[in-house]
Amino acid sequence: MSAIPKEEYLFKCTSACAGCSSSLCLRYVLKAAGPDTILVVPACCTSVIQGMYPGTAMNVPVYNIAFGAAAACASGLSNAFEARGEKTNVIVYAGDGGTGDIGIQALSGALERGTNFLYICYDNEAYGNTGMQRSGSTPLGARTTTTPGGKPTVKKDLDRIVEAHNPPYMATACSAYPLDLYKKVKKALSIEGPKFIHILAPCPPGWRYPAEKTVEMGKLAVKTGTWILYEREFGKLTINGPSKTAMKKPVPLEDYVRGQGRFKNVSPEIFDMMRQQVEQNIQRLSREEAGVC
Ligand SMILES: Cc1ncc(C[n+]2csc(CCOP(=O)(O)OP(=O)(O)O)c2C)c(N)n1
Ligand code: SF4
Ligand SMILES: [Mg+2]
Repeated sequence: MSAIPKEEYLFKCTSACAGCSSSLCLRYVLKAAGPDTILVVPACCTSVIQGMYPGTAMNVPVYNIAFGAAAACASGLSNAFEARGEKTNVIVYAGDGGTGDIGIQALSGALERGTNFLYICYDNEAYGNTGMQRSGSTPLGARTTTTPGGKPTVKKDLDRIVEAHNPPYMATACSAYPLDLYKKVKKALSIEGPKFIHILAPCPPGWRYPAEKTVEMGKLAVKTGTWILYEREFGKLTINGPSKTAMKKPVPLEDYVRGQGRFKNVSPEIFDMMRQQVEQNIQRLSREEAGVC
C-alpha cells in the first residue's frame, strides 16, 4: 500500500464550516483519484466549498449540475470519454439529499445502465447547504429546522436501495477513518462499471456539536455500531477493521447521542427505537457476512 500522496487537489481556506468533515473526505477522495479526474457536483455544500468563479478551491475540473441530475450528467461524461478512448475518472460527489432523495432516479438509472463511474454520497444527514432541513437520510429523533421536535421517521436505507442494483463494488466509509476511505476509492476506481461509496460525514452546525469534536463524532458513530464500515465486492460482503470490533462489543449508544444537540430531548421510547435499529443492522450485516441470510 503506497503512502497517501502529498499532492493537494482541494486547496486550503475554503468556505467550509470549521470542522467540516465532508470537505476533509473530498480531500482524500481526490488524493486517491489523482489529477486525471472530473468531479460532478450537484447543488450541495460542496458546490459552495469549491468557491465562486473565477476563483476555485479545486485542482481538478468540476461539472456543476442541477440538484437531481448528477448521475445522469456523469453517465454522459463517462460515455463521452469512452467514445474518445480516454481514461478519465468520473466521480460524483453529492450530498445525501442529492443522492437518496431528489437524485435517486438518476442514480438508479446510471447503476442499471452499468455506467462506468464512481458515485460518492457524503452523508451529513440533512440538507446542509440550505439551512439544515431534514432529508430522507436524517436519523430518527434528530432535530432539524423542519423537524424541530425530532424526526418521526427512520433514516432511509440508501445502501440497500443501491445494493438492489448489484453494482460490482459498493462500500461505506466515515470521515474519521481517512485511510480506509482512501483505499476504498483506489479500489473502486480499479473496477470497471458503476461503483458507490457512502460516507458518513459528521457536520458540526447540523449535528450541533463543537467543531473540534468532528473526528471523535465519526469514531463514535462507528464504535457504537450506528455506522458500519463494509465493502461489498461482486456481491460478497466484508465488514472492515474498526467495525469488526464494534459489532462484537459496541460502545454504548448514549456516548454518541449525548454529544449532539440535534438529539437533545430525545424521549426514552425514541432512544430505545434507535438502539433497536442499531442492533438490527449489526445482526443483518453479521448474518450476511457469515452467509446465513
Ligand atoms: C430542484 C432543486 N430543489 C431545491 C434546491 C435547493 N437546494 C440546493 S442544495 C440543497 C440541499 C442539499 O442537501 P444535500 O444533498 O444533503 O447536500 P448538503 O447541502 O447537505 O451538502 C437544496 C434543497 C435546488 N438547488 N434545486
Ligand atoms: S453545513 Fe456541514 S457539510 Fe456543509 S460545509 Fe458546514 S460542516 Fe460542512
Ligand atoms: Mg446533506
